[in-house]
Order: sequence, then C-alpha cells, then structure tokens
Amino acid sequence: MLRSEDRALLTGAARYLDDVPCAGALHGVFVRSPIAHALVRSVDVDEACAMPGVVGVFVAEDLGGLRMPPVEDSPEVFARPLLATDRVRFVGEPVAVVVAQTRAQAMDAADAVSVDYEPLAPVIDPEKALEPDAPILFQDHGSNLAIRVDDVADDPDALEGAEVIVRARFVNQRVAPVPMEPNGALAIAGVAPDQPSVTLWASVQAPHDTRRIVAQVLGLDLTQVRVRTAAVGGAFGGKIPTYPEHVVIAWLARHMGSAVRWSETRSENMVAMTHGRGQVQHVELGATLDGRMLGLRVFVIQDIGAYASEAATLPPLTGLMASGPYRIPRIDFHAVSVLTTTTPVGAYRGAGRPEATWLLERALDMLAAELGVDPAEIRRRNLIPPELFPYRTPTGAHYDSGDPGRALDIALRAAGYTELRQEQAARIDRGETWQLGIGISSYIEITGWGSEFASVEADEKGTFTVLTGTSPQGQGHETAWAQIVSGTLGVSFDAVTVRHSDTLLVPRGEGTMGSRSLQVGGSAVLRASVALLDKARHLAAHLLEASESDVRCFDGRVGVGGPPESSLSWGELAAAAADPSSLPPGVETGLRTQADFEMADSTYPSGAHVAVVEVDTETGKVKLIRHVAVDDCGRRINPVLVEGQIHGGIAQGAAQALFESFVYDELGNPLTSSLATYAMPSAAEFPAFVTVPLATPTDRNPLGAKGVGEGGTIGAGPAVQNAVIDALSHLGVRHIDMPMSPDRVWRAITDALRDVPSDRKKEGGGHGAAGPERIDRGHRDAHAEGSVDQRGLPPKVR
Ligand code: MCN
Repeated sequence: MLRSEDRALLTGAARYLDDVPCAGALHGVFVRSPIAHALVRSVDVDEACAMPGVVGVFVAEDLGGLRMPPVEDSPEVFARPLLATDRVRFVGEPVAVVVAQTRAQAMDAADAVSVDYEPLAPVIDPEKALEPDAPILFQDHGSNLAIRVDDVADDPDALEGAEVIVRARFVNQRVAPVPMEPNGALAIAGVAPDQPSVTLWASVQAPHDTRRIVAQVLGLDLTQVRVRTAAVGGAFGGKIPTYPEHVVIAWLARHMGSAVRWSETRSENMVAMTHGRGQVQHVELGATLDGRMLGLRVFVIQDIGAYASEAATLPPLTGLMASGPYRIPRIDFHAVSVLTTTTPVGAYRGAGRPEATWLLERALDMLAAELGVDPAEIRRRNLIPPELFPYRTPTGAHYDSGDPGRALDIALRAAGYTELRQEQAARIDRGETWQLGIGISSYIEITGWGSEFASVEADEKGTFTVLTGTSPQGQGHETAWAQIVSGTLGVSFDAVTVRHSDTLLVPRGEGTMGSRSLQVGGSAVLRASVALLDKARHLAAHLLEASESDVRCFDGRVGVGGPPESSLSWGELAAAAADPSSLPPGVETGLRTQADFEMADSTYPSGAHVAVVEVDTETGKVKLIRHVAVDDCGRRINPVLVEGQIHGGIAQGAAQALFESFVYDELGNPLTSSLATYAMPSAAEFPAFVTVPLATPTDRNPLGAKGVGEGGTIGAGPAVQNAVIDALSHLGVRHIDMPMSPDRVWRAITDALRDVPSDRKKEGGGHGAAGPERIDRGHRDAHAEGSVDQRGLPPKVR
C-alpha cells in the first residue's frame, strides 16, 4: 500500500502552517538576543512603535512575567520566561515581540528595537561550565550543574576482573534538527462565548501537550484552548517542546483580540529550535583477553544549553540503553546535565539512545583493535542470543524479543563482508591513496510508552472516520491507520479517512515521538476497529434475526452470506444504528467505538548496520559508498513506510557522523546558523541504501510491532564512524570524533603518521595486526583524555 498522504504533498496541495488561510491576521516577529550571556538593562521600543504598520511592541513586563512550566525533573529555578526578563542566556533568546500589519513591517520594526545589554562572560563548553570559576547562568541555583543522574546503574567496581580495559573520551556533538518547515504559530482569538478563548495552530508533535502548557501558562481552562496542526514539514524531535514563542503568540491573539501569525526564518530556526545530542562521554570497557565484555563504566556530561528542556530526559535514556544488544554483566553509569550559554538541547531522532549505541560501538571497535579480533567476531562473542530474550540488563531495561546475531549475519552477508575485507587488505598492500573502511554497528533501542486514544465511526455513506491521538509529521499514519481499519473490517482502504492533530476533535493524545505511534496509537485503532466489528455483528444479527455467531464480514458487508437480503452494507448498518428503535436493548446509538491502548512495557527494536567508506588519505575526504541496514521492528504493518523511515533515519545518522555539527565560537556566537554554514547533506552525498527485512514480533502489543522511526539513525551513525576509522586503523588512527570532516580526518592521519613508529606503519592488515601482547593491561588508554574516577566523575569535574 503506497502512502495516501503523498499526492497532496507532492502536488503542493498539502497545507502547511503558513498556508492556513486567516484574513487580516497580524504578524509577530521576535527580537532575539545577539549576545550569548548578558544582563538586559533596558529595552527601548519607541522607534519601533512609531514605524509603519506596527500595532504593538511587547516585552517581558507587558506579559506580566509569565514563565514556561519547568520541564519534568528540572528544578523550578530553571523555568524559562516567555520573553527574557533581566538576563539573556543564549544567542536567539527572544527579548521582545513586534506585531505589525505585514511580516516585512514587523521585521523592519524588530530591527529598530534597541536593547541595552551588559555583556557577561559566556560558557560554551559543558566541561568548562562545571569548573569552579565558570560563569553561572542561574545565580539562585549557584552552579551550572542542573541535574545529576545516579540512579540508572551504580556499580563502582564494574571493571573488576577485567584483563583488558579500553578507555576513551568521545564527543557526541551538538546538531540542529533542521526540519524543512521551520517553527511557527497562528493564534486566533475566540469571539463567541461557545468558542475556545484561543485557537492555536502550531507546528508541533504533541498538540494536546501544547494545549496543556498554553492553558497552564495563560491561566485558562483546557477547554478554552484549541490546538491544531496543519501538515507538519518534519520535526525530528525539535517540535516536541511547546516553545515560549507559541505561548506568546497565543497571548498576543487574546490580548489584541485579533489573529496573529508567526513564522521563523531558517536562521532563527537554527538558533531557536532545540538542538540535539551534545554529550561528552567518558567510557571504560573491560573484557577478558578473548574479547568477552565484563564491565562498562560510563560518565556522561550532557550539555543542556541555556534552559533545562527535554535534554533532561536524554542521559537516563543513554544509561538505560548502555548495555546495547550485548551481555555485559556489570555496568556503572552516571551523568550530569550541565547548563551552558547556548541554544537549549532537546530530543533529536533517537534522543539519548543513539548516544548509547555510539559509545558502545566505538568502545567495542577499540577493544577489537586492541585484541586483534575482527569487529564482527567480537560482536558475535558478546551479542545476546535469541533464547535469552526476554532479557534484563544491569541498567534496568527489559528487552522483549530480538535476534541481533542474526541481524548481524544478514547484514554482513548482504554487504559482502569477506570480499570487502579482502579488497581492503589489497588496497593497503598496494598503498592506494583511497583506502577502504568497513564499519559495523549492532544496536538495540527502546520504543513506545504511555497510552493513546482512537475511535472509528461508520457513516451512512459506508465510509469510516478514524480519530487518533497521534500527530504525524511525515511518518504516514493516515496510510497505516487506514490499513488497520480496512484490514480489520474487510472494507476498502479508500473508504477510511484518518483525522488527527486537533484537540477539539480528538479528546486526548500524547503525540508522535519516541517511535511510539504505531504500537500505541495503531493498537488503539486496532482495538477500536475490533470493537466496531463486534458492534456491527451484534446489530446485524439483531436486524437480520440471525445468530451472532453466524454473522461475518465479507465484501464490505456484514451478515450471514448467501442472498443479498441476508446481509447489510456498512452504510445500511450505520443508518440503522442512528435510529434508536432499530437497536437491540442496551446498545448505544451510532456505529462508533473508541478505545485507549496503554503500553505495559516498551518494545526494543534491534538490528545491525554495515557501512562501507572510501577515505582519501591525502585530503581526508570520505565517501560513503555502501550502506546495508537490517532493522528488526517486529511485524511490519506497511513495508513501504518502514523502508522510508529507515532511509531517512540512515541519512540522519550518517549525516551526523560525516557532516553536521552546530558550532559556537568562544563568545557563544553561533557559527553555523544558516544552511550555507551548517553542513546539511543532500541525497547526492549518499549511495542507495540497502535494507534487508528481519522481523521478530513482540508480545507487548496486539500488532506485534515495534517502532522504526529512529532505528535507522541509531544503527547508521556508529557504523559510518567505525568505517572511517577502520579505513585508517592500519595507519595507527584509533579514534576520530564526529563530524568526520575532511580536515579532521586529514589531521588524524597526519597525527598518526607522525606519532606511530615507522615499523608499526608497515604492519598493515587493519584488524588482526595488533596482537594481545601489545595490551597494557588495565591501563590501555585508547584516545584517553582523563578517565573516570570511583565516584563516576572525570578529574576535571571533580
Ligand atoms: N511502521 C510499520 N511497521 C512497524 C513500525 C512502524 O509499518 N513495525 C510504520 C508506522 O505505521 C508509521 C511509521 O512506520 O507510519 C513510523 O512509525 P513509528 O516507528 O511508530 O514512529 P512514529 O510514527 O511514532 O514516528 C516518530 C519517529 C521519530 S521519534 C522521529 S524523530 C522521526 C521519525 O519518526 N521524525 C520524522 N520519522 C520522521 N519522518 C518524517 N518524515 N519526519 C520526521 O520529522
């Protein structure tokens, strides 16, 4: 089944936020801080107010000092003001908002707002932010250490008995989500008493959560706020939060009694939308000499930017997934979330789980290199065999099902692993400039939580309307949900319409994130469909005076088969259901049912990716030439949707490995706030991806499905990073942080060639060249810059 969404999207008929018609709407433009850290002495709006078309200019005081509610688990002190009050904490923080007749007038006037800033020292590096003399962002809190995570897995002696330990410090760099459609909002004030006080169109992933926050901040009842989305042009986690800007636009509409629009520019989006990742990881992996993992110690320093946002949830997820698809008997995991004068960090495709896979897969490759064991072989020795599922990790995860070893074998075979290793050895022997690298990543991740609402209704025309609490941004729910209904009821796919993303229409919903929608929302749709089928059979039996056990669905009809009068069409049934006199006793009018599905426990998709790269050893340029992905998301409801998700996911993972990085200078000025400077790849940078299906169903939902929206990203990134280092390991390169840009790769090659004695350079052979005799037991530092002490704190942080 192809995506029913695509015709409108591809022909330009789909309506994004900026296309929602609203005659006479005013335009809001935010005045944003150009300084990373400063006191706000005064804001002079006089000149702006006098400019053509300007209807009003507002600062924090005008909004009565309203603040966003603090994000879960974060102290009240970090609650973010809607507009900066006395201090700005990152470049891009909104300080004032200008409202004018046109967007151009508002932009011009925003330039005329004059803010008197008293600059303060910025702090960009999360490790430096923990030093005693670092500038403090929140004086009342007294330090930049926002949140500690000590309760995931506390085992100070996790490395006991290890015969070899690899130690490393990895930087999982900050990236920007870059959805094709930036953020925005359109708020319409209610005029009639029976209307909500404000209708807010916003480009968000969880409209009901946005309704809750807007209502809470503005002091309104939930029924007074209606939140809707138009088509959402990508989100990738960056549209999970409700932003202060959304609330300001809603406030403005009510305050001015007029509709107000706001739409970000790309450069605004790059600094105002939450960034992703941003972890410094100190890792120690202990193993036996034959390469069996014994213990892992991890200390994560999470850069959360200027305010505690969804980033607070990232380190616990990294900790939870730190065991990966491996049997690691002991794990010690600690983390700190640290404030810096930068854009707040939040969820970004994978949200904490890719960070876990990255650190584990890099450490494992380092271990393989130390022991002279092939990277595929070291994984095989440690992967959890299928018979050990369900499996509990030392970090508290409860894996449902999977066969990561099989996924690895399939991926290696599809990639032509043996031949690739031969080709690699031959290129090394020939001393070729373009070397070959093969990178493997085995992963397991966590998807699905919470509950979701669905209803299904049949009407007299014989068509069906589904309401769902999920809120897609391109994932294809309209297609998949319609498939579930049409398959369950035996009706045509085209007869089913799926409606979502409107809090007035759909009573509740937790939104689309965490690859949860199919297993939670889809299961709710399945339950509601089954309930509708039961109701239809009950009604048909009553109307046809037949036994309910004889009534079935066939060819879009419900009845006992045989002559036409012994069955009813869905339209006829819906018409009968509307008439109370036709109904059996105790049955409600209407052919409509609803259901909520609640996940008792999450599901754990797993898989293996193999990336093949060519690296120019003279320039450091990397070309990804092959990428094979085996992603096991349980039962696939729609293989086309699954493939699409994996392709997009691979592109994002590979992009972080090779290209993307959000960079600040030492004053906190963003250096990558446009697509001229932020290296966002296009399809031209990638080969055609090879995906091979594997399905280990789960028993944690009635569909047998696990999530797939993020697996591609989680599997791909580490495979690509490992591949680049693999291409250069015979030169003595042990690690390169991401993004593996040509200058970084070239520098790593140059440094390795300078540092490594000439006899070692000649060893060649990549993996297998380093024999166990080279192991400095317990003290081998693979790219170490400070290891982890007994309390889980690296020296600098202590
Ligand atoms: N699917 C399936 N069989 C399965 C699993 C999923 O057919 N076993 C289908 C589903 O029906 C759905 C799609 O695959 O159409 C993704 O489903 P799911 O894994 O449940 O993920 P969600 O729908 O909850 O999507 C969230 C996920 C996340 S967390 C990010 S980030 C992400 C992603 O989806 N952002 C995206 N994919 C994106 N795709 C687009 N186009 N834009 C984004 O912003």
